Amino acid sequence: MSQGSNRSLRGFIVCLAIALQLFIGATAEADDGYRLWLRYDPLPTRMITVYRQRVTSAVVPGNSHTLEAIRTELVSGCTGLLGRPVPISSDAHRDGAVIVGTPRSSPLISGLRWETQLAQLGPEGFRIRSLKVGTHPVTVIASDGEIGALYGAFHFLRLMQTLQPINNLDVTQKPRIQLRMLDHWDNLDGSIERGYAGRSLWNWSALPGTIDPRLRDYARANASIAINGSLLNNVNADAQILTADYLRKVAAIASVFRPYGVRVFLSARFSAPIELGGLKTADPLDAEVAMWWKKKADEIFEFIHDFGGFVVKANSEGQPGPRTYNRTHVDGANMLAAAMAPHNGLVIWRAFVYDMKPGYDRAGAAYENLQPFDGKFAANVLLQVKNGPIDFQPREPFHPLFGAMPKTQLMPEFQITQEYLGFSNHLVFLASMWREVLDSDTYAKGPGSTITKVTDGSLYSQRLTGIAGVANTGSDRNWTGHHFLQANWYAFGRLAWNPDLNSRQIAEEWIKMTFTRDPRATGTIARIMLESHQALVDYMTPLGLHHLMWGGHHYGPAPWWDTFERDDWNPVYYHRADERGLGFDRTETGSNTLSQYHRPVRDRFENPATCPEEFLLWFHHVPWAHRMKSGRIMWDELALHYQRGVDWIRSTRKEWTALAGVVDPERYDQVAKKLAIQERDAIWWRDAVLLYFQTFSKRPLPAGVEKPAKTLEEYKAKSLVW
Ligand code: GCV
Repeated sequence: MSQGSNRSLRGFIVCLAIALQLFIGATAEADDGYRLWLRYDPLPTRMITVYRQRVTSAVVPGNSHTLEAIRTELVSGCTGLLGRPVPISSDAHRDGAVIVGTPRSSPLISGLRWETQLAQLGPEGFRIRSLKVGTHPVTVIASDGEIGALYGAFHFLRLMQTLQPINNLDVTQKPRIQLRMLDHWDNLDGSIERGYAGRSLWNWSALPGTIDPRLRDYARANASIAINGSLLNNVNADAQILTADYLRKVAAIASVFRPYGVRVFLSARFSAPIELGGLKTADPLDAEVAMWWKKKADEIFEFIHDFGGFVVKANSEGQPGPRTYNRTHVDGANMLAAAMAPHNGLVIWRAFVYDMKPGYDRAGAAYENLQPFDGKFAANVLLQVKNGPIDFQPREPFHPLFGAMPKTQLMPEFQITQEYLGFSNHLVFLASMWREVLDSDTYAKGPGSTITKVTDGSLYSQRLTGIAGVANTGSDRNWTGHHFLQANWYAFGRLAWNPDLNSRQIAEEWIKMTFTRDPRATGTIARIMLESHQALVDYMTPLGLHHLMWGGHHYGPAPWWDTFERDDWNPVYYHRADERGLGFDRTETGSNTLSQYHRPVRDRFENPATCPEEFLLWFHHVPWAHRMKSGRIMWDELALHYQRGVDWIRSTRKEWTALAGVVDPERYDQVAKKLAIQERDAIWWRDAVLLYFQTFSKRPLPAGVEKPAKTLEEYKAKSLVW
């Protein structure tokens, strides 16, 4: 038998096996959400008829793990979507062949002479074109790199999943941001800091001998949205991760991720030279310390040749760091960067730093600590800045550092996991929030200096670019604890690939790939998703309020909280309610951290008349009777926002009920239960916050706001076992 026919036979067997597996999967576990957006159930018949002519076989020559992954994905995807086996073939001269690869792996692609265009797109970019090979209509998915070819294959599948035309394709794409990573705050004991979807996906005790097949599905899901980095351990790091025992386990994970283009990163505990190396100090300017890190870096790269680098949380919330030794953040970051540099590794230094000083404003702390070091970080350091100046609140104004460090490689950090947004209980589509942040104009170089442009490197000609999202995944069967919160993982990846994508497009894609392609239902679900962020802000922290939640677990309202030893961990520090009014004065008459923004942003925020009302109480202490744009006084407006949030979740529950039968019963039911919890919580937020603030405003609730169900004392006494 020739090699070609051998391959065809093998392809056919693989194809049958996958089709069978899909079938079994479809009957046994079709609707538990495990498959995420990679559900390859048959498409509507009318589309199958059209697509079948364009997709008859997959031609993916070459031997590598990535090419094998492309073959498996295409066969499984096309076979499932088109409802008949789409085999692997070596014959590109056939109607409907889908030819995938690079100029090196595929003779046909090499013959197209696309090298120059493909080189411009880079190893992750891809080109998809409908062509004729001889007289045969085919589709070519080509890239300069195998990972780009994989991304192209996923893109092609997505076109079919979302019912797009595929008969005249001419698609050219490349990532706008180089490093697109998920940060897992996973502890070595399997727990996840701020994780609400079960335990860690990394089973450290079983690794490296036993590798959970789920790791491959995790990598596949990431590759399908072009996420190319994964930080495996909590930034509140345990030094043990850097021991040879753990590095062996990390290497095993890396080998599963590699074919899918996902590089691993580790959080480095700054004091590791003491804890692991027995040194007396972790002073970054100490030669022995620097040598210890250098050797450690060499060792890590021995285990994992394509290791991404270190992420470091230093001198923040009790973590060790260079300031422990009276050194600067730059001293610390650059010492680690020197250890990484020979291996092309990166150091991602987090800007989430705040001090404990009497009478200071935490919102200004990161800027005060880091801005003076602009231009001083080594070439392989990225500074990772949270989207807002406090800490992933339901809505924050953009972080002033984005407009203030033109000579530093900045990368935004978003939080996909919902630490402050109702855990995995509340349906909230975060693309809308991230869009607000990315679209924010810093005015650093005049109008149009948006955070998108800071992030994609175009504003400051930044050489390395990146974006990180704190993952919301865990061992729950549906990965994210709530079916709808898979959409946030998906949206993060899509925005990281193209930070100009609009939220509606992302939502609609995701809905069609996961829940339904029925246009009426898609419209309803998209609207729910797109409204959800504003609704959550309404019932949690409207008008610029922030940090009103319970201490510790951060679930539910506790605006009265004032018992933590650190002022800036107490809600009362943030809302500053008194008989005059409400809100944190960050203008010249207050903390003046507004001065960290460029004019005219600063001028706009500074004047209560021009400050967007969504940030009013973030920047101003506002009298209860202040006239709002609506003509209502601030107290009434505030109360009505809370009521609006409750009304939204109530009407959403009704709309969901109308979708019974459109959405499969298992997921329908689970979502319905979560929506009930969300309504309960929205009422809890509205009543507890309004009753508490009413003790200062001394005003009645306006017409249209429901009477609270319980007393303030009852809400204060409510114990929450989490
Ligand atoms: C990993 C917040 C969270 C912490 C988290 C920290 C950070 O403070 O509550 O759990 O720690 O952010 O981003 O480092």
